[in-house]
Amino acid sequence: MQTLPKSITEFLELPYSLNQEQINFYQKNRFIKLKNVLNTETVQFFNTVITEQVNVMNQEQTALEERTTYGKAFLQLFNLWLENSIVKELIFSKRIAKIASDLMQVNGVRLYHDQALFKEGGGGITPWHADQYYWPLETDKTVTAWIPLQATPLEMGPLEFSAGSHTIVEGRELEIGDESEEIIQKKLRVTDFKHVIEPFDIGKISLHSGWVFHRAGANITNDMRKVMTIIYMDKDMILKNPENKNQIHDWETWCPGAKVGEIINSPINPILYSK
Ligand SMILES: O=C(O)CCC(=O)C(=O)O
Repeated sequence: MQTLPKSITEFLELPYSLNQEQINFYQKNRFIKLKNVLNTETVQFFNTVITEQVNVMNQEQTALEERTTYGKAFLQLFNLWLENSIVKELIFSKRIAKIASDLMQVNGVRLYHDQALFKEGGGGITPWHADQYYWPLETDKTVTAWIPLQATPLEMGPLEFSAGSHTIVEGRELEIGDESEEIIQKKLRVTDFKHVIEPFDIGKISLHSGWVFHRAGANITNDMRKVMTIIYMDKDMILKNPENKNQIHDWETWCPGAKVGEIINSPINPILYSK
């Protein structure tokens, strides 16, 4: 078992300064890409630790070509922080949690869940979708930090955004899959929202809100595209009455014991930053 170097522990606590322009950009477009949130030492360290943890947890045995479009998009492992005390240090990083809180302009954030999203070499596209379709959460104060564990060129399938598309309601009701890719793409084509497709340098991360539409291209390299994500919600987030079967599943799985109409405060939804 690795131990976390003190230099990384300290780095993960260091505040990252956001300026007003960046906050305004996020508020308008509901995504942002920020450079140097992590340093190279931290990215490389967690690349190793998270890869080991994914290998322990991964149970996918179906060959890529036999999976659905969603199954081809990535290996998806959840709440690594509960399994691995070193990964927990990244998930509990005040540096990243404060960015999430400041972008959403709230008084603090708690964890919804974490997930590793490893797009295999030869893995397919991640279809267009909006995350919050899956979440039984009352407000739109949700944000996912998408943290690549290596530099991510276009060939590996970096995350793409439709800037400002959280204002579109059509397509929100779709699960991730062939239908969401087709219908949302068609809708976005007749709008003026900018489609942002850019590589990620090492240390750069993106943050996107729950209703903004996003996708990723296929990984046409032979290497795994390794990404860790942390989903934050307003620390005062209320559980809403679930509107579909996925939201019922999420309630039971990611907010166990939480009550409709009350603040979500289960043991697996810790507050990660508070002003
Ligand atoms: O990593 C991907 O390909 C998709 C990620 C995504 O959709 C998300 O983090 O919300």
